Amino acid sequence: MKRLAVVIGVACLALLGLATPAFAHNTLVSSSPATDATVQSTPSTIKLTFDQPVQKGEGLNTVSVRGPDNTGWKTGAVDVQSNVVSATLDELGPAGGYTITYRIVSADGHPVSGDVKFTLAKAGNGTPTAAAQEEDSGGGLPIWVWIVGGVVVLGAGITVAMRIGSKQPQ
Ligand SMILES: [Cu+2]
Repeated sequence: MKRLAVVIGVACLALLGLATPAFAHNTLVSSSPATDATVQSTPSTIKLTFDQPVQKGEGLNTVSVRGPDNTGWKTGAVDVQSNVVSATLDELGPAGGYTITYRIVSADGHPVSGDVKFTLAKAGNGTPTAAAQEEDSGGGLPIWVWIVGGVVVLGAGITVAMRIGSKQPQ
């Protein structure tokens, strides 16, 4: 019984230990347009640079743009090159505030979302999409990704715990 308690305790510690550095989430380090930038014309490409590689995969990462009065603006397919996520942007319309909303999958498999606001100083000729592009409903990650991830982390913790546990003098 005592030994089981030790094993469980160590497994929890191992989980905590693993959880910190190896499983840190990506953070946005820079963007184009930059946060709170004022641009004179539509940026033809949105670029988001993170501190670590972003997971590639169809539908995993999304970038959308909303404008004045919650209008939606068309972005192209999301491209991932290591730490950099980019998407083309069709011409914008009215001058005013726009928000880029992203949702990407961290190096550790967890989704991270956020936004970048910028101001368009001069109106463009673009027309908005029918409605603001919906934030993807229900998440791009299938449930099995979470289950497999959880099992792998738990397995690692237990393995470490067993190893440490078996070294305990009887
Ligand atoms: Cu994570």
